[in-house]
Amino acid sequence: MLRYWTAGESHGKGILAVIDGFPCGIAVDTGVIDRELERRQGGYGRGGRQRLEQDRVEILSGTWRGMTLGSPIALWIKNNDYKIEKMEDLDRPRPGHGDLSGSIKYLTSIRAILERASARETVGRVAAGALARQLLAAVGIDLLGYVVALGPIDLPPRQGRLDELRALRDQSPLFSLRPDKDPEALQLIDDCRKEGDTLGGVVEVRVENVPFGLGTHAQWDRKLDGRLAQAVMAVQAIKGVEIGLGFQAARRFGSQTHDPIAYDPSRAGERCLGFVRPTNRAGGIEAGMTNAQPILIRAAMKPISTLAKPLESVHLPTKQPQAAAYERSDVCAVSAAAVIVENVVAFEIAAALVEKFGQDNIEEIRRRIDLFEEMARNR
Ligand code: EPS
Repeated sequence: MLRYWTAGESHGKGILAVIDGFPCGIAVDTGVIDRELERRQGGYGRGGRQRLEQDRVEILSGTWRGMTLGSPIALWIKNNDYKIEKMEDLDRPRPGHGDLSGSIKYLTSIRAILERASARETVGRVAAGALARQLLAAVGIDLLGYVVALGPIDLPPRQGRLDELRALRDQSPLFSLRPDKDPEALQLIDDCRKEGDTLGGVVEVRVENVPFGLGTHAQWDRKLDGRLAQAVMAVQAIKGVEIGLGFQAARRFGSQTHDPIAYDPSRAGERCLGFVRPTNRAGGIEAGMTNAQPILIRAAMKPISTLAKPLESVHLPTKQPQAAAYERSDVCAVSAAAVIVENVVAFEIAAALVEKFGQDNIEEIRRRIDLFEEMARNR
């Protein structure tokens, strides 16, 4: 089983990700991890913290001469803004944050909760995902995350080759695929900042060249759509997840919802094994299993709950009404969410890949994919 955990607090010494079950024989490029960490810090609308941090990964274990060993891999990212011992407590819980529920649940202070609830923790998830994408790359799987809505503004994605779309996204200050519509969204973020308010949005991830058969129909907790939904929903501030048509499917007839199946022998050598689909409304997953079409997953991010112009709250020591506390925060972190969701999706796809094809050695995995596809073709 390929899995990981993170440890670390927002203003603690740093963030640690421990990855267990990662195959042997992958040459790790820390540049790939650092690039994703850097992208996670970016996007228009971030706050002062991102100028303090320069997230860089250090590999503490699990590699030898740059190659993975099959043993646990520990990734460490230091916090420049280490000051947890000096941080003061908050006494007016911020609506939307874990301040109230967490401090009641653990019978503790708000500070003791928010330090871990902070999205700073996603540094660890991005690092683990950026490692996992190197395993995916070794078997030809690639993926891209981008912003498709910013508040009320739609930034509809374009179709095209992933490398071309990546170049487009990387030029966008919002990580969208719509440079023509970005200025309107940037203006909205500026206006929002002036108002002391915050903004959410929608991000999408597209995964390509996925083989048939990742995930399973056979047990609820091994269905790939369920696993992806959990991983994505568990990202801070995500309130909704859709795969393929998602909620739209509920409003259509079946004939407008499902993807017809055809066979094209000239494509039998591809991942689709010749089974072509004129549409991909299912988003690459049917009955919890991949169908060799691109996986399409979207996530809705709520506006950040720390408001410069705070909502009503309660002063906990006196129980009197008071405005919620304000802490340094971001106005809009939807671009960062596109990076985080992309990388948590990468990890789940990698986990499903090794579940089907083995987790010991990358060369063995490659051969098992070839063998499986050959057996499926010759059935
Ligand atoms: C966050 C508040 C801000 C964000 C932080 C998440 O941090 P701070 O309170 O230290 O200024 O910048 O995100 C990160 C530090 C990060 O690296 O993403 C929050 O309230 O959750």
